[in-house]
Amino acid sequence: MAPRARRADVTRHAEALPELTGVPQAYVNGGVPSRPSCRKGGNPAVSRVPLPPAALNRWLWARAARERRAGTGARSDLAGTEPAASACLGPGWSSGPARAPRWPHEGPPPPPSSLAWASRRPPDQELAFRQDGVGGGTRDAKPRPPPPPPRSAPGARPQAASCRAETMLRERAGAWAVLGPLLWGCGLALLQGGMLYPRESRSRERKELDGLWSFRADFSDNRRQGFEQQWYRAPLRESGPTLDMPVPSSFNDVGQDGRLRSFVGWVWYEREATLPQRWTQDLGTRVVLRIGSAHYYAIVWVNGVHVAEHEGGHLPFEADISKLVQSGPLSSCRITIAINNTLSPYTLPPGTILYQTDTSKYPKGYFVQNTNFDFFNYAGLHRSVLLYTTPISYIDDITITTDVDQDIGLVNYQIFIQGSEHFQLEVFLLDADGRTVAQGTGGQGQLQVPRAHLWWPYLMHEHPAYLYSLEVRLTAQTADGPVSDFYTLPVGIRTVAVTESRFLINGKPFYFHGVNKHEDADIRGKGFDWPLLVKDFNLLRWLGANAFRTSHYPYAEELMQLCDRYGIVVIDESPGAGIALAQSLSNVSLQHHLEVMEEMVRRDKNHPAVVMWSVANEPASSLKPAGYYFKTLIAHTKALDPSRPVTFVTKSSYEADLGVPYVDVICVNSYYSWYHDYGHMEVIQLQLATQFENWYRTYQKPIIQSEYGAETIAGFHQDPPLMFSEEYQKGLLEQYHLVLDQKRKEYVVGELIWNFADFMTDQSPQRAIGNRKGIFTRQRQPKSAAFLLRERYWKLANETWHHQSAVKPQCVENSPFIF
Ligand code: GCB
Repeated sequence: MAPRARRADVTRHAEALPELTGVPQAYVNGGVPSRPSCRKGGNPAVSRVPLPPAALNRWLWARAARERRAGTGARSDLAGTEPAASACLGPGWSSGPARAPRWPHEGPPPPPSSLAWASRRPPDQELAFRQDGVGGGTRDAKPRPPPPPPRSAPGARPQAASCRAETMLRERAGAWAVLGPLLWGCGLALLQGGMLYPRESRSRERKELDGLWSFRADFSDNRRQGFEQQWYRAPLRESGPTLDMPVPSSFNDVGQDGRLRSFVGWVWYEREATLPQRWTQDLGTRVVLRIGSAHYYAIVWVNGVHVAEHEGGHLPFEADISKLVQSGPLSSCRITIAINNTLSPYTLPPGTILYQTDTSKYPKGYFVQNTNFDFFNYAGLHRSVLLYTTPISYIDDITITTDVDQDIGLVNYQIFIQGSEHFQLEVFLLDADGRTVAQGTGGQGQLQVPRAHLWWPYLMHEHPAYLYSLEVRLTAQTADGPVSDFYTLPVGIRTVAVTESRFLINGKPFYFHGVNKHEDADIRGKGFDWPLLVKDFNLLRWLGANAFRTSHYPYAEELMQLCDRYGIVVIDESPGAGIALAQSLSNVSLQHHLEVMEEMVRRDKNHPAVVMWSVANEPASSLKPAGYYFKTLIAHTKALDPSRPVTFVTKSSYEADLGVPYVDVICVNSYYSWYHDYGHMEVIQLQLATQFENWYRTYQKPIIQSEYGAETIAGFHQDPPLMFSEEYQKGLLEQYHLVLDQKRKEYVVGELIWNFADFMTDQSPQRAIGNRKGIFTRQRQPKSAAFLLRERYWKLANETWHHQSAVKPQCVENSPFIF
């Protein structure tokens, strides 16, 4: 086995973690985490059991991170004061020196989230690695190199000589080819603790807990009644009335109670799970509880015992509950999950709580949650909750990267094992017909596949999305004898490279023609739904789209798997949407953002469909701290995964943006003749061409038009076109396409329409029941623009067809992909 590297040291830009003392413990007997605000009267009867090594590391890490965030770590050298929190943060968000949360002993009530955010209050101390203090000056004693200058000064003439472009192209592609595999070994391996998708195998079972759960929103004034009364200790129905709540689903739109739709604070979910006898009696079985997505902060108990806590609404987390369910004659267990959807300037996405204290206008305790992103902050258990098993010695993580040498496919693998020091590993690569095409042994190695079938994007090849299967077989020696574990991972062999003006997949120029999406639909909100998923993929393929961006957060794993299977290329975006305040560019935010990127790369690193990471959407990238923030964030993401380019999506101007110097591909959003010069489509061509020319002249990097579009109410018609009509949406897109058709011959490598479908947002005078820029309605019915784009995308597909046979005249008629 490859030596297991330390978890990525996100503070390596700064200093070592504070020294951690004491033996980490898991809480049993109804203990709750040691947060002052949630341990009313202390928690004296907590008895403890040692954590397993992986959990121990996570615990140490989490504790260190919490202490850093809260400024309670033992480091006096980290002193410094966060700039005063804006008044809009509300009375609970004081920004003074470190102190225990003051409420309820003094002052006005806290924001409803005070319990979850006891550790995430505005920082009292700066972390050392900030370079540009947000109003607080720098605390970083170490000198740092200044950010690299733009490759040519703004205003400089483009270096048009084609030989230069070709040299650059070769150099960059060469650098990727050489550096990728070298860096790989020290990149992805930094992540510690796997998050493999739970698949059944000869050694693994899974049990989905989807369906109806008991549910209660804590409407108490302080939103803390659930903790004060310890609702997790007994069945939820015993502490008050409950609702039936479907899982997966957002809770917001399933009821008739308006208060629940806009609820901010803690909600409680609970259900009993019946366990197969073997799971509870066979001590050689490891039972894991996995929560696919709980938005936004979650605390989990099993039979009243605290087993997990997680921050962040879009990525999975797990708890090993073997000891709990195997500790007595149990045939079922009660799972309780408390979830808080409050956003702060330090969460991803960020938000603020605005308290209104003018009692002549607002009732006592009145507050609203404000955000700077344009989608509804749906909350709840958005993806499956499930239990799965592994043997006690098990395959914890697999990392794959691929390369191509002539016609030989190279599959680099790295496998991590938990639960045993003495084991053997065998790996087999099977083709789509189940034939073994390569095999190896050990925890790290390279498989060579002669005449490999490459993974090609949809519409780029007549056999797109070829997937091999990597079968990993573990035989481990344990105190109780030999143990076997089996895990099979789909693998696509492909390369990704970026040149000065091209995005290459398998060495061929790839042009992104696709969409931006949201996880969003009627009633279920952001809840995962198979029929919706399949419908969306059918629409994407009908449209001739070959790509989408997971705007503005990581999507469900099942969706990523379908992208692999259908060849739909993905720009995988983090929940860094709406980073608008300077506070959200502070070290506290950066620390969390680095951790989120770790979780995201850990989850999605093996998907061939993922060709680029996007760390954020439309941040305030012209604010002073943005340079350091994005430099650090992008460097860290590249260290985690040197095999993929990294970007963020900007709406800043080319002159002011401080983050773009660090991206590999420039992704730019613009809404000409919608948010500017509205109604005047005649300005689009000039403004768009200028936008592209400015960016390219400054940076000589490929550019993607990552958003453009117009609000359109399906069925509204006006000719000559007026805003909000179907004709206006079509007309606006056509103007963009004229410029895109010129620039894609030079350096524009993609166009992604905003948006695939109408979606829900907060209420505002600009939004008529949500954002209507979809080319499909929220119910997935086409507007006129969908037909326009369909014609265009199929035309583009014909131009990027890379099979040896002649380019097909018209994919729409002849395509093997039409169904
Ligand atoms: C944007 C945002 C997206 C919005 C869109 C709009 O730039 O990235 O989240 O929904 O504009 O429609 O305003």
